[in-house]
Amino acid sequence: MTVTTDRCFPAACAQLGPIARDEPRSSAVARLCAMMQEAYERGARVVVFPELALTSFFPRWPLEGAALERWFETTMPNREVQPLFDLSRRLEMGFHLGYAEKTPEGRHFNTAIYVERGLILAKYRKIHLPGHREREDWRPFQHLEKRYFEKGDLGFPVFAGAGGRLGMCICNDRRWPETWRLLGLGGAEMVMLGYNTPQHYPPAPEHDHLQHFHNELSLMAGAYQNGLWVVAAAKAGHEEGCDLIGGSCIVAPTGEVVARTSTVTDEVITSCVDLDRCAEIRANIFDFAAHREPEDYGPICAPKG
Ligand code: CDV
Repeated sequence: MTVTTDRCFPAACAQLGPIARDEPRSSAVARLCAMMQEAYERGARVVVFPELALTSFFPRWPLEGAALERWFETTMPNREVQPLFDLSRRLEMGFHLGYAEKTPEGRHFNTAIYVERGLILAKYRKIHLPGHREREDWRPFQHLEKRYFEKGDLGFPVFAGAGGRLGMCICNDRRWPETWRLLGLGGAEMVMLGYNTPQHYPPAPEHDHLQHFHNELSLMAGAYQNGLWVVAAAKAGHEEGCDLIGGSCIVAPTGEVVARTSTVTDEVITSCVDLDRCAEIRANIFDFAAHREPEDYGPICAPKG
């Protein structure tokens, strides 16, 4: 069952403005549903939502016990998220959604799923977890992803969806060329991702003015060097004292940005995605079979340190 078998279709990127700490999931889901409906009315058949799209970005706070567990979803879909799945089925839309996952065994992951017609087709768990494990009071806000989440254990899956081969990654993963190359080697033609990127990076504030540049640089390089489409959705704006960059965009396999948000609020952008355009790059400059030289790349896979 696919949302579209057409290899050239409009895709949407749905940026979220801030979510307040006390905003219920039902409110976030209503905002996501409104953007899925708008994407559909603009012709899109797939919509990409941000990382941890159901709640405020809670790793910025030191939390323990029940105060931490309340941010995680123990089932997917669940009662609060069900309206999004129902709408996906009714509109025959595909969607990508990021959320905090707690497994039945009590493991915690920063997770993304891809859903078509209300059915989960694929899951990814974030591998590159940024931030720190212990509370660091010198920071204006915490980034406790390393404490709250385990490293993902599903690799970088590439799967059939939307008439092509799809891949996912999450936020910090986009800065790592290994992420993109693994997805490219897997044959991904469109990579979906969400992000929560603060404007201020406390360990290197001299780079604050470069946050948008580094975002686009990473997305454009990932797209071009692997000949794939990228749909990248931000959580943006002033969220609980922290400014998150927007700059959600859709990037063509040539590395060109073909659509970009212009606000830091809820905003939908769309672009036609022609999966056959991946061949412009993959049959030429980045023809992996003809030009890759993996026997010289050994140290990339050597153990850390
Ligand atoms: N959510 C993230 O992974 N954020 C990181 C920040 C902390 C650098 C990012 O790569 O955008």
